[in-house]
Amino acid sequence: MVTNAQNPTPNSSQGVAAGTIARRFEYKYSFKSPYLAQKDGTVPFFEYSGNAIASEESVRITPSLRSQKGMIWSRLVTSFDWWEVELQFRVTGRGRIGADGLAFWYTSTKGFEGPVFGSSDKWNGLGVFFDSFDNDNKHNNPYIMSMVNDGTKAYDHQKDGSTQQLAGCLRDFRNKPFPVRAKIEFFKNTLTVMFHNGMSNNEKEFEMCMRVENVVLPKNGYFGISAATGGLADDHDVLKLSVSSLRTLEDAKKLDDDPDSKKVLHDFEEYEKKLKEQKDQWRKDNPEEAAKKVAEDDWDNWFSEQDKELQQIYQGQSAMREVMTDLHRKMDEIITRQERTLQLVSQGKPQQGGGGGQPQIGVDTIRRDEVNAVLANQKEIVSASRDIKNLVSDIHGKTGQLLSRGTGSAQQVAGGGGSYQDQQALRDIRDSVNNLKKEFSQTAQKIASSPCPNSGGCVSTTVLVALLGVQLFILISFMMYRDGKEKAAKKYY
Ligand code: MAN
Ligand code: CA
Ligand code: CA
Repeated sequence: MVTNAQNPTPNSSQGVAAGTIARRFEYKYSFKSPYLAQKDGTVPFFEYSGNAIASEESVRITPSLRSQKGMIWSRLVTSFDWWEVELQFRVTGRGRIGADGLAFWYTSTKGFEGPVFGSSDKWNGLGVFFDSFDNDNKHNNPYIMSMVNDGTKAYDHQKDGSTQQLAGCLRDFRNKPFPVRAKIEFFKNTLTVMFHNGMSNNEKEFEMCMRVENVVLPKNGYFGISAATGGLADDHDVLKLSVSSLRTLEDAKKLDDDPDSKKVLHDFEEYEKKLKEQKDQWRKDNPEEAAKKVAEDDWDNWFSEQDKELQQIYQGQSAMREVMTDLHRKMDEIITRQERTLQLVSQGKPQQGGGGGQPQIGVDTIRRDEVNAVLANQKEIVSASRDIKNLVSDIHGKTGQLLSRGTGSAQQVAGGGGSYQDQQALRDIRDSVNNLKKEFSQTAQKIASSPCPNSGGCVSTTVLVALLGVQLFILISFMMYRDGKEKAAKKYY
């Protein structure tokens, strides 16, 4: 079997209901570590140019020097209609503001050095831009946007392409503790971009950035990534470009019957075997570094001793988010169920199959006003939990900023004087987060264990208000802490 129809897109394909789509990893359009680049510096199936440099671990599209341009392109043109790309990258720089950004391309011809994030203008196809620098001074960068071009339009760099974009979203992707990720999916002319903000290494934390229907792209194209710096500069490092082709199950079946595809599978197996041999050889040659690599892959080793507190906060928040997402899903289920019941009650009809017109037991025991009340209650819960989720995200972002500041210059400036207070405050935040985490799990259990609509055992608004209270408390203490820190930092400037 070439296509992976049994396991279709487990955590992607927002565009299509899972289970109706087959994906196949396309290694000839992909790169990732280790052995991203060979010993001679080449990246298999790719060509890079300008200021780009490839290493075993990543491709530095530009270094953080002024006026740099770099790019990397797939050598082969695509032979499939629909695809999904996962991109993992880091944009890092010392300044609070960096420039200029990174672009992902799918175009009918390969780009060459030019003014659009290092690549040529008037392209034919798709560009997804991770634009760090706010050229039009609208205070809306870093920004992610997509732009489709038929070869005639010139990108408006001074206006950040704001009038030319297909869709976009405001997201910070600079200086994150983990690589940020984007999943760009093009299936049946729907373009979906999901974004992972690099605050954790949790697979599940992708969020929707855009979804656009009726997008027309060239039938065959090249994948590319480019980046540029200007008066300001960032390192733009790409760690992974992973392309999968997408097919409907019928098309996947047709492909399976095609003798050519057997050859593709064979080639891929050979390629993987070669890669594995190389990997084993490297481990043998560099036992110390291999052990270090295993250690690096471990979450706990990503942070130095002094960042352990923040690490705990990240983990706590990541767990909270998971619980919240789960709660949302359950509440949506409950509401759907209740709406269905309400519909049945208001129609005054028995449930399916009640041939003799006899109302079914159960349906006539719920009065409409009761159902309304339950429904209103549930809606309130959903909106309250949405507020909580937003607050959690807010704290998440703020601790992120704290980490970047903590590991950057501010910490060096603040020096020993504030460090005891810092630690104390961090400990407070951590404890509060831990408490909140506990409360969330309890709430989740309560909701999960109560057959909500009929027994009336739903979680009460009081519990949610209490949760909000705790959350507010954390937020206030965090803000006080932050203000204190800012004041302290200002003293030194
Ligand atoms: C300068 C110019 C711009 C660029 C910014 C940020 O102002 O080079 O084109 O966008 O620096 O690098
Ligand atoms: Ca810009
Ligand atoms: Ca802007």
